[in-house]
Amino acid sequence: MSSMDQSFGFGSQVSMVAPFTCKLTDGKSKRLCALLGNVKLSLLYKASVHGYQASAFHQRCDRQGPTLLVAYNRTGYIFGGYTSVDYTQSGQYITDESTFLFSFQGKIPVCIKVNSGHYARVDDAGMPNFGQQLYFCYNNQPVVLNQRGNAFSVNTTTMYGNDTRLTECEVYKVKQMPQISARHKQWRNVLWTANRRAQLMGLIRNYKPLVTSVSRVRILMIGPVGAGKSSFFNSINSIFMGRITSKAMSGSAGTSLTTQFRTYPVKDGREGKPLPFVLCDTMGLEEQTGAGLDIEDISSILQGHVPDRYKFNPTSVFQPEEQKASRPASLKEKIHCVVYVIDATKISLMSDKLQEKIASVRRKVNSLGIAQIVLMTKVDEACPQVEENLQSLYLSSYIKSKVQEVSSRLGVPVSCVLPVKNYSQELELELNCDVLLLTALQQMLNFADDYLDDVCSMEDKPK
Ligand SMILES: Nc1nc2c(ncn2[C@@H]2O[C@H](COP(=O)(O)OP(=O)(O)OP(=O)(O)O)[C@@H](O)[C@H]2O)c(=O)[nH]1
Ligand SMILES: [Mg+2]
Repeated sequence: MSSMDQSFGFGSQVSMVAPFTCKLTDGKSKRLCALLGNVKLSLLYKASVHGYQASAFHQRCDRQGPTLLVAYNRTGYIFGGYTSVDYTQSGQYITDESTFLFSFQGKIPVCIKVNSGHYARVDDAGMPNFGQQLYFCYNNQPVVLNQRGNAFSVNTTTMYGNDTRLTECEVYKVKQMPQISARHKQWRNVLWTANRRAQLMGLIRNYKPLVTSVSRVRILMIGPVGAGKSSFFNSINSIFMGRITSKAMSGSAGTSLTTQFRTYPVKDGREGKPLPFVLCDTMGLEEQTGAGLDIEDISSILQGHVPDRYKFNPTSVFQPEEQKASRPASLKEKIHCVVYVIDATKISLMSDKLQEKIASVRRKVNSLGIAQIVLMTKVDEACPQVEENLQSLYLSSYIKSKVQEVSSRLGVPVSCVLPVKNYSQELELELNCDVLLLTALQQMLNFADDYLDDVCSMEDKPK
């Protein structure tokens, strides 16, 4: 903590530079900070003390870097917005993909991110606005105003109960704290920041498969029962929906909970466009023959013959319709990247039989030249240090040893093993989780591109 900052009974996350009390409680501050990474908030401006005039706001908040605005209304709603770009009164339209609005629903801050292709705000001399749509302290009064606009999909009833009268408006400077001790070096470089998350979401949103006939790359998840295949889809879906979702059934049972082949498209927000990938979920692998997902079925899936919602039957393999089986599926129906989902806590316990089963799947996938990646899940359960703080993932020598072990057991390069923590019991999104999950997804898209590139160059070769 710097010598200027003093805590006033609000724990480590909130500090102040002037003797004014923050209205934001420690609990709520912690939950907002979790959305922004390893940050500290310090109060810059408090409307009830400094006045609701734009000049008072700008005097205290201009050129302060990323800021978080928290407003309170008479009905008791707590809501506001985050922007990573300074206020400077430049008159410019600001593009900032990390901007979001939030509203506490009980203890949980529910976020609404800026819709893609829209400005985050206009940087004028007035009071803060988000997307030139939501205006705080409008007309220098304790009022919030929602004008028509498409920058944010705001529902004013859920956001602030349609009560536009403010009782307080505070603006906090968001200070990024040093991520890790300089003495320790991460063995993989990760930026645990809101900007990095926004950048990854932008890259994924704007990704275009290398081949024009393929509008969405198909990523197949294969792995033992309970490894976290369905949870990975749920986690990615949650990030883009901006809230925790559980569309795919996940949980624990003796045998695979997922019994159907499911192809899940993901939308960029509730009413957003479909994103350029489809996650394909399968039944879990089991070591016994005649149980769990069958290698023959995997082969049919890889070649694009198996329809969505096909119910697996471990005792008889998938039989494609005759006319379909006679013609090869088009490239867009095939699988472009295979992801082996492996539970970090079970790597050492993997039986020889299961290892052999995965090896035979690998041989099949190799023969088709499809890109392959390992997703190592449950890093939180594997290492208490990581459970405490996900940012210590790449400092943990235990996790490093697990990555090496899974790499040698499956015969994939260490660089193709991506550790993640899926959303499992959380009720809200967390920046660190998002960064890891999005990094893994981004890598899957890169690998799918390598495969498509390879297929194209084969097709281009003279016969
Ligand atoms: N702590 C923690 N739990 C996880 C993680 N990923 C998944 N889980 C939990 O592990 C259990 C199994 O997850 P699923 O996603 O259903 O696993 P699956 O691979 O789809 O399993 P089957 O469909 O049964 O083959 C669930 O209770 C999840 O909440 C993770 O990264 N960390
Ligand atoms: Mg499942």
